[in-house]
Parts: sequence; C-alpha cells; structure tokens
Amino acid sequence: MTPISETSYDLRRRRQWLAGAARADGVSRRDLLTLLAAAGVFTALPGARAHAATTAPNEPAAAPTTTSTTARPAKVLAAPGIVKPLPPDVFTIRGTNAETNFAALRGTGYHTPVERFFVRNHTATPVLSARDWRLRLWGSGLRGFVDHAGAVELDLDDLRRLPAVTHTAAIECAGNGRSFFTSQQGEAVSGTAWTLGAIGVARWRGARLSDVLRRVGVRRDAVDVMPRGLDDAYVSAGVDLGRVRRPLPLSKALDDVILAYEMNGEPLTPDHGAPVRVVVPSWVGIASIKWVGDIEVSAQPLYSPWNTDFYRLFGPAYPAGGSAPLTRQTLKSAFELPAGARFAPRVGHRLHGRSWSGAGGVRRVEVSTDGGASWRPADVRDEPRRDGWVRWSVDWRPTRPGSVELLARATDTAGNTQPERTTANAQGYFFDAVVRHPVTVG
Ligand SMILES: Nc1nc2c(c(=O)[nH]1)N[C@H]1C(S)=C(S)[C@@H](COP(=O)(O)O)O[C@H]1N2
Ligand SMILES: [Mo]
Repeated sequence: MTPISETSYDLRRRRQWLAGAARADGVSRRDLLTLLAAAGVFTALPGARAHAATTAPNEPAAAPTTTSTTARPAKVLAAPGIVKPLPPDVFTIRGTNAETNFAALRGTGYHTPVERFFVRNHTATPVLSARDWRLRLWGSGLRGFVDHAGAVELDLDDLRRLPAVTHTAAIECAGNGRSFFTSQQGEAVSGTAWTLGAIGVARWRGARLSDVLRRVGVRRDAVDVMPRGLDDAYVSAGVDLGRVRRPLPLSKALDDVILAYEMNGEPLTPDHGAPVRVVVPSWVGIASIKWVGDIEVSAQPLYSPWNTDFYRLFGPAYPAGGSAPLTRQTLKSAFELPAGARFAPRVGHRLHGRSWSGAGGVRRVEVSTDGGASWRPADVRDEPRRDGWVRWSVDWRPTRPGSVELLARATDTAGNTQPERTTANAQGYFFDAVVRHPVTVG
C-alpha cells in the first residue's frame, strides 16, 4: 500500500469540500454554514448567566460557557442518556456529558478507573447486545465491493480471534479546557464549557484496525476510512446530521488504531462504547468512535460534519475555510484540586497534578505558587510517554493568608511549552495556555 501524506491529501479533500463538490451523507456545506450562522456564537462572558446559552451546532447541550457556580443546581446526579452512576464529587454534568472533576483523580493511579472516566455523548448511550453486534465494512476502497455488494460483516468472536493488542492511551475531547477561553481570556466561544476534566487514560485492548482491513482486503487506491456509531442520529438546530462519524486517513487507520473491546482489563461498558469502540491514540476524542457499527472504506475522500465544519479552527487567525481537520491533541496541565481549595498557612502541603500532550511525552513541568512571578520544577513521577500523561507533585508552604493562583506549565518532548494565552478560535478547541487555578490560604 502506498503511504500518503495526510497534509497534501487533506488539502485536496478540503478544496473539494469548499468548492461544494462534496456532500457528507446528504449534508452539504451550505446546510452547515446556515446552521452555524443560525446557532451563532453565544456571548457568555464572565458573569453571564446560563440563559444566555443556546445550543451550538458542535455540541448538543445548552450548557453555560462560564464556570459560574450559580448556573447549575447543586444536586444533579444524572445526565440524560448516561448509564453509569455520576456521583457529584466525581463528575460535573454538562448537558448530555459528564466531566471528571480533576480533584477526583487524586489517589487514582496512572489509568483512570472506568467509574471516573468522563463521558462525552452527542445524544445518549445506547445499550447494545454484544451477541447481536456486527461490524460491517463496505465502500469503494474494498476489494470485491461492487455496486453496494461485497460488504463484509464481522462479529465479536471474529474480532477476538485476531491477535489482541493492548495500548495505554488518553481519550481527550478537543474542547477540553474550553471554558478558560472565556474565564481567562474574555473570549466568547461555542460548545460545552469543560474545565480540564474531559480526559481520561485507559488501557485499551482489542484488534488492530489494520489487521481487520488487511483481512477484508483494501484496494491500492483507498484513501479514507470512516467509522460510524450506532447511537442515534445527531440533530442540531433542526438539521439531522446523521450518525456520529468522522473520516480517518488510511495512513492513520493502518498505523495504531484499535477496535477496542476492553478498557482497563474489563469488557467495555455502555457509556464508553460497548461492545466495541475505535481508539485513535493521540488524536482528538471525536476520532475514537464509540459503539462502532460500520466502517466505510473509500477510494474517494470522505466528509462528515465532524471533519469539515466542526473540529477545525475558525477565526481571524485561520484560513477562511478553517484549519486542517484537528488531529493531534495539544499540551495541558491540571492540578488535582477543586477550584477554590483552602490551605492552612505556615504548614507544609504537597500539590499534585498531571500534564499531557498529543505531540509526544511531557518531559518537564514547572509550578508557580505566586501567580506566575517565579517558577520551580515539579517532581515528575512518570517517564515521558506518548499517548499518556505524567503525574507530578511539588511542596508548598504558603505564608500569608489570602487568595492565590496556582499555575502549572508543561514542556513536551517535541519542544512545545504551554503559552500564556491561546489564539482564539470560534468553537473553542485546543486551549493549551497555562490555567490559573484559584485557591485560598487561610
Ligand atoms: N458514536 C459516538 N462516538 C463518539 C461520540 C459520540 O457522541 N458518539 N463522542 C466522541 C467525543 S466528542 C469524544 S471526546 C469521545 C469521548 O469518549 P468517552 O465518552 O468514552 O470519554 O467519544 C467520541 N466518540
Ligand atoms: Mo469530544
């Protein structure tokens, strides 16, 4: 198979889309632009109340974009459509999604327990029978696929008979950290107002997508594969965008993508994609399609709303048609502390946190306990690891009572360091700036 360059290939794919020469399963670019304009970008600047929120087309829920504590009832125990229990000390409900409170990761190990792993659902978790589950592979990029005949179906036993691989990888939403565009930079962005807990790291086990593709037979001119979920179609502002699906270049599909049936040594649970989900290491969470039911393999570039008008960067700093589709995640750091945590003065404390990057491992973390005036290295407990995070800690003995901002700043093996500010984009993806974590001494 000839390896193709993702960048040059995507340029071609994007030109076709912008020229209106392509449709994504009945959704045209024009429909999407109308939709984006209709939904608008809501102006939830600090202090704005929840009623300012409207449903943005890239996210299903009318969630407030601020972290305002008044906007949410205190005792929400369930999010619509999520099956597992959502204890309020572990999760913050955001529409159809549940964010992991970073403080709830304190004391957990490297791998995020399934009960604490964030959930991001466009609609609702479907509860599927593993016995009835089938994966259908079809499309013009398959050998032997002619006139809609020649699709191949696999069941879970077929998948389990293939060599199993185990891979530790983070799944992180591209919008993780989005609320800080507003609260730190005063910028209005649309979408779920995550703080930093739209990430988890798990040990995934399953079959290699490349083994499945080689077995069913891929043509030499295949360029894209598009996994699609079995959850309900996603309807936004009255437009039916179809089932959640996003194309992957064949080069990534053949590299390290897994069809996972286990998470942390147990069969997948419904909320995380049971019986089988796609895991695309290092890439934005949307690539890791849950409840996968079919995979189109195509000799033509494929489109879906999730690689055209969503999950690209739009805004003054980006080309008119948006950036290339988002792939690798950015660099972030988080303290395992609630916002507003209280510390006794003149006593020694140990602060803990985690840092991660889609570009490679994290090799250095610095912490500031004086609002950014001075920095010192944190003790990093884990080796830099691609697709994962590192845990770190630092001693702190606060002296004067009052409000303080704690800052953590990571540097990855690719040489990136978290900046002070992230260049804005309309949908609030890829916040990578240093987050100012407020605490109180006293
Ligand atoms: N079928 C399907 N797959 C999906 C989604 C979805 O709503 N439906 N959400 C995506 C998004 S945006 C993210 S960030 C991850 C979240 O995975 P998790 O819920 O297991 O944490 O799943 C992705 N896969
Ligand atoms: Mo996401």
